[in-house]
Amino acid sequence: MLASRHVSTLADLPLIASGKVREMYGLSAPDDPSSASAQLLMVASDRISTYDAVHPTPIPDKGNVLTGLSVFWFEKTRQILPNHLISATDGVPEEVRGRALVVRRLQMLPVECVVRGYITGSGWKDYQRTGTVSGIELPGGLRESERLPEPIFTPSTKAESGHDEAIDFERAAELVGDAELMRRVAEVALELYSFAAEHALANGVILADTKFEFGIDEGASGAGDGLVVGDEMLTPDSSRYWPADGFEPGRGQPSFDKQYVRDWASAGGWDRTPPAPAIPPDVVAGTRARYLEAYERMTGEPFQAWLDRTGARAAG
Ligand code: PZK
Repeated sequence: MLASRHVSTLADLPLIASGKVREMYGLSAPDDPSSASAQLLMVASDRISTYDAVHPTPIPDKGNVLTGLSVFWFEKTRQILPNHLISATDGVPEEVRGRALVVRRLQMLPVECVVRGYITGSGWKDYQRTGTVSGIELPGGLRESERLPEPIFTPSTKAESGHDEAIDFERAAELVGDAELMRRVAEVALELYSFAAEHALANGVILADTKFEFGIDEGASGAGDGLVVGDEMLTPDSSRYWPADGFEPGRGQPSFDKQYVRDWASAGGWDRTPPAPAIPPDVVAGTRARYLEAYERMTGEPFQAWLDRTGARAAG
């Protein structure tokens, strides 16, 4: 036998996709081997990227924090929209417990669904150049990082490599092939963002913007159109988390989670072109503490509770 009974390892599973800091594997449903990869295993690593480059040094527990935060938001937003989460324990191999989820395979929509509550990043660049973001006209005179009068839906393309390109709603509807569905996606994305941003702010965190990925669950039974939110949800890797304390429009804001790494790397003279430098132990420790703090602020529970619930391995 290749492995003992009731034990699976990642090495047994087909790698379906990999990103800079996570991987996706195929699973077959326990009672139906013919349903090859009706389910997926999404695995978050401890790798960290800044300025689009992955550092060679991991941040212990980062994958656990991001996975725990995704699950927190999946559970908390279920009244707004169903999601692809099946389990954080059943079917998750022991070696990745705490940082992996079994999820339903969806037909993913071919657009990134970005919602912005504050004007920053590529949105700020586009606004300065054109006064608009994704075809939405904004008031004049906004300062960098300023809160918008109301959150805006700013879809983008999914680039295979390189950077996503902002598109307007009409182009997104064209790519999705269903304007009515796209209207519903925009509406639900705005609702999810507003719900989460309000919760975050009450806990001292500004959720400046976020990226959702939606899909259609073709096996969905009963009422509804099968629209489901997938991917990771409202994590610091898919969103901008800023400390509310010290927020000041008119400049870029420090990242809640990555700022120690960025500051250290800049001070060390890294010119932001790959390869990204190794991170020293004190900066790793400070960054790890920030991730844990984000988890605890957002969920209101000790991070250890997530590790205990999922049977995660000790970090390191
Ligand atoms: C899916 N990605 C992004 C890329 C990752 C994740 N439920 C789903 N069904 C089908 N496909 C996907 C999902 C989800 N979520 C997600 N690409 C496809 C991605 C690389 C690594 F972990």
